[in-house]
Amino acid sequence: MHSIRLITLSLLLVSAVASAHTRLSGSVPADNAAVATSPEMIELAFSTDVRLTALSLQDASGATFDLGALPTDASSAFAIAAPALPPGQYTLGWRAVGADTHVVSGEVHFTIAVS
Ligand SMILES: [Cu+2]
Repeated sequence: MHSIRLITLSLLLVSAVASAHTRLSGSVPADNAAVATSPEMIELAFSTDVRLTALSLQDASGATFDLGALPTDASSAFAIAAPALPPGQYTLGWRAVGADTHVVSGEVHFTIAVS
């Protein structure tokens, strides 16, 4: 009887933690978007304040593009100046630490179309 109640309690705790987990709530360009021109800014929005700990931008050949220094302040929205990018497929990799100290990471894929 006691063990069942303990299991139920720990399942409830796990789901409460999971629902509080920070996630990427949006980006510009959006994931899987095709844009006509090189974006001047790359924007990332999160469901809670985070500290960005890594950002990388790669094209389909694996070449990397410098995005400058990471923002140092915690925020739920970031705008990062992007270099002029030729048409192609890009992967933006990000990693962040949420307010709950969990590390979250992901990728945003976008294409700059040949005009
Ligand atoms: Cu979390």
